[in-house]
Amino acid sequence: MIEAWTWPTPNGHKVHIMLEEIGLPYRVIPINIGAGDQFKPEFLAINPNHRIPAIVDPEGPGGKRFNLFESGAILVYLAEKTGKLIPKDPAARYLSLQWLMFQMGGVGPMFGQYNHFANYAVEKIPYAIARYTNEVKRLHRVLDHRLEEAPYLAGEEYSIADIATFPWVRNPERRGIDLADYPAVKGWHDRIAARPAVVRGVAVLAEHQRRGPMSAEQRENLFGQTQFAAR
Ligand SMILES: N[C@@H](CCC(=O)N[C@@H](CS)C(=O)NCC(=O)O)C(=O)O
Repeated sequence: MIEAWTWPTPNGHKVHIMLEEIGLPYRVIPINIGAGDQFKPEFLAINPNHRIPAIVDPEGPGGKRFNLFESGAILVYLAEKTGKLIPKDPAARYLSLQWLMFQMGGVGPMFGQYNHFANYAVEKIPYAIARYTNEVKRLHRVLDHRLEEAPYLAGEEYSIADIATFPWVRNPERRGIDLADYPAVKGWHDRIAARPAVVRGVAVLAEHQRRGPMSAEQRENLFGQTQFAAR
């Protein structure tokens, strides 16, 4: 059974949604990143970059146990393993990969930096907040234009590109975004949010979702000395 080493964050939710969509049995191994579980030797052995999500597939390539980190790589792996959620048509397949890369290199890191400077940083730096606010809005505009042309990012088919992007677009109020300003994104968001596998995916570990301000321990693990210690 596939092991998902994970936590209920947008990057974790990508893998929860994918596993629910493809219907492969899986076991969740919670990695509480606020409590520092990502620095434990057993997790570092799977992901030396100490970030969730990671998977372990006991029946990986060649029938061998296989560890994988980076959510985009995990989505491609699971799609290829099952032949699901990556288009077969070559052009649509590359479009799916294109928008997956756009999420991994743009949406995820930029929205993450917005969260950091606008919500988590103790020192509020107007330049940083303005820069990432502008990027978040710009990236929503790019998505909106694409979704005016097609129902899903790769075209007609729902794919791993949508699964990667959806968890970062949900809860838009956390990024100061009103989806009414991006009607095509809103329609796409609502269609995906209604999928039963997505409802199940975002419920994984939901009881552990952080509510309220970060504790001193969470801050230390995520942004302090512990985060940057040489390993
Ligand atoms: N590019 C990575 C990013 C993963 C990532 O940033 N994970 C965060 C949670 S969403 C994490 O585990 N942070 C723990 C830490 O910073 O130590 C991916 O897509 O898998």
